[in-house]
Amino acid sequence: MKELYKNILQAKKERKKLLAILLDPDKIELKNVNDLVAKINQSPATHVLVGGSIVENNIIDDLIIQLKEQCNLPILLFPGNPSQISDKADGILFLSLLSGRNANYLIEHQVNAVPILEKTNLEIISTGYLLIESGAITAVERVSGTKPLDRSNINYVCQTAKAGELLGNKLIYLEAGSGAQKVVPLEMINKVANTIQVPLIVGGGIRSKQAIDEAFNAGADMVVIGTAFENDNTFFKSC
Ligand code: 1GP
Repeated sequence: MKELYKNILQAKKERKKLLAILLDPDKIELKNVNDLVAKINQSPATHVLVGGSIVENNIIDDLIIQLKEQCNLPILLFPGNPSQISDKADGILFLSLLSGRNANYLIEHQVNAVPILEKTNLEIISTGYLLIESGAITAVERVSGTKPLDRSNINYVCQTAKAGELLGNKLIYLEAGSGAQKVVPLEMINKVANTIQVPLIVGGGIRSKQAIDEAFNAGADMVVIGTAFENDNTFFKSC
């Protein structure tokens, strides 16, 4: 399947909003995957993301195999490092942490990922990843050893997003961090969406249908929900 990005672009063109459920393999037990998939299939999700800042268990391949048995949604890897690459997924958000100045997360992990990626058929979607300050230290900040961007400096965030686009990134991801106290500001989503042409992903701390709609209305093309679904598998019943 090499249609993932084409379909994301098409959705943007048709103003069809996309919703991704993020599954962190460390927080999932394989014996519960069937129930999880049933909930995903009942939800309005259009994509499944798999990954996390640190993944310590070894279940990514098995998790994706099991997901694919019962779920037709595209599965995209959202890896914190190259050890999370699985050829069982459909594609990968090939992330570069553009908000930080840690060369490992800007380019080193990506260089190390190449020999692994060359052995897969994953659709590789380069993604400029911007961590936005959200009230408390998040896992991305801790693991990457980088500071998030100032949430009040919208111009600088727009400039960073645009630089990411000009460097060739096919997606820009505004990330408040998993379980963030404060979501990405709506004004920031709006201004970034108006600055870039490529699709915009927004995630981190989104916990309600209202917050999802607000992010979409501000200009997000895809919203990512992790913790809210992790904590309550019936979360999407209200959506
Ligand atoms: C984290 O943006 C995602 O990388 C999702 O965040 O877990 O807060 O939904 P939450």
